[in-house]
Amino acid sequence: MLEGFVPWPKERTKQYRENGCWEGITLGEMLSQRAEQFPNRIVISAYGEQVTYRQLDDKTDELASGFQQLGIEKEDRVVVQLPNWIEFIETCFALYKIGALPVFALPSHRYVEISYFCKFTEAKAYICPKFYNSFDYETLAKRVKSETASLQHIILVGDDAEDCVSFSALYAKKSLQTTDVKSSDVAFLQLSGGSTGLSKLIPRTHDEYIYTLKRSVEICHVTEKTRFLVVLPIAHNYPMSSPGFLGIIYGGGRIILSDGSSPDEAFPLIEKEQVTMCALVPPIAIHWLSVARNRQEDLSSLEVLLVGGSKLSAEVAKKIAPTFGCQLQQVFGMAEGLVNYTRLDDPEDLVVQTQGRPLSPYDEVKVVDENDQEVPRNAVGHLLTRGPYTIQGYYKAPEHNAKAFTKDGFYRTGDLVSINDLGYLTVEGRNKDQINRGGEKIAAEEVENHLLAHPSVLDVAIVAMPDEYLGEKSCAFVILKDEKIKKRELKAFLRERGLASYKIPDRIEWIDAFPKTHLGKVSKKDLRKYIQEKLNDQKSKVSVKG
Ligand code: OOB
Repeated sequence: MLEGFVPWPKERTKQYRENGCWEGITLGEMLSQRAEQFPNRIVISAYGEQVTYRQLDDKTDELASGFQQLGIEKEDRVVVQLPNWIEFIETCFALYKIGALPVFALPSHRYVEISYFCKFTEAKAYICPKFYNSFDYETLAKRVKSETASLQHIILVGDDAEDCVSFSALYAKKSLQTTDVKSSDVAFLQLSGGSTGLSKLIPRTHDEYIYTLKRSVEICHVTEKTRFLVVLPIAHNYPMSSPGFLGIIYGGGRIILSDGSSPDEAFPLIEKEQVTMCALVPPIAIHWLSVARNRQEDLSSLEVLLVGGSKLSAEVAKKIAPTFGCQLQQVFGMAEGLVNYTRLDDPEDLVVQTQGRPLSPYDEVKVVDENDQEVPRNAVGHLLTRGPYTIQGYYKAPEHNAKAFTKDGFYRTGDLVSINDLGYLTVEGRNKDQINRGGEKIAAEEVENHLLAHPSVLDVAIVAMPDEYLGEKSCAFVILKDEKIKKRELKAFLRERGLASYKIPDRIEWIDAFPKTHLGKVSKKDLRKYIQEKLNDQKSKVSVKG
């Protein structure tokens, strides 16, 4: 068993097998089964290329064999940082087939994140583009490799470079050596949004992940006719599995890949590929709504738009079905496991007002107060959960796990929710030190630590501030030492350290001293209130003037 993985207790393992949640197949076997069932059906259509189920299965065998020849073995970690490209999907399956674990980085991650993932997981290889979206990944990769003892290979997709392995040269014609990959093995490491320090890594097993695919396919009505457009970063748990590209493969549908989510990129693809389903975060849904009526493309093939990752306001939710002529399905999920969906036959008020109910009848959800006592139905409290696909612990994080999980194995989600009489959840807030920037999660403490490294900064506290489009943005309150510096110098400092740009504070406020709680801790609640009022004031001044 992978070191640092916390397994489910024996009796629950037995239960989930006996009740059929865990089917006993691996993700690699799932693909091979589909290739047997419908060899000539198209599984991916992207960038002018079409790949059939048979071709995908064969190509991932070849790639897996190429990885083996590089010395990548079962349980080796491989940091994968690729855009929404066919190579991403191939890489996943090739690694699953040999039991090596992808660590899913996002294309927006930079030196800080990548070096941490490589070092913490003791990765053997790092797979990235040479250059993408004006960023030179090759230089980043070489720097990280020179500093990381475990890292033996940089594998570049798209181009060749000195001292790097070329991805395209890896499709080996040599036959794949069988590896004993079990369905109970960890398949990959996903990233958590994080709330303390650096993001934690989430080990997901084949068994439980395939169960989420199976249930998502049922709930989202994925069939062979489904054409699913991926516009969000494909490595994120949501476009991966809710129902995501993996769910589409489970259900025998077709995946269409888009490099970005802008209407200019996505709308022509919806028309051309006759897309039936797409998963969005609220800011993208808002943007699509605002332009849809003035566009020429025919979007009438759309049947379902999923929206999740951060809170969708009921006002926006109401407009989706009439504007796009399709159904809205809300998703409230987390890379740690639990996923909730509104159902496609739900009445409008549930679809618009709530974030759905758990995917599985075996999900256990509890809403508790500060003392872990359950609150009455419909009251707001902390969401705790355990079940057949919610992890029992983060990877190699025993101290954090002791706080993030209860003794009886419930995960403390950090979300404040209420549950109605029908069992539907509404997200009411959060009690984790995190900013949800339109679905992208920022751990306040991580960015605070980087700011504290600046010689002029005495202390710092980062909080969420409301934003019409993203829902939330980040605001850093900074106490300076004597020297005066400019706000943009602080932002540049973070960028130069190699922090992903979505984590750079949207706003910086100088402050002389922090408001304190009764216990003497920094009162982030007061800081949030302060910035909210300041923004309201500024808004009312603008509207008086305007
Ligand atoms: C998804 O996963 P993560 O791991 O990036 O973030 C999980 C957190 C949740 O704990 C919650 O705070 C927030 O994101 N969240 C929502 C939400 N969906 C996620 N908050 C309000 N409303 C929603 N609909 O974000 C994720 C994973 C799988 C499917 C969908 C989203």
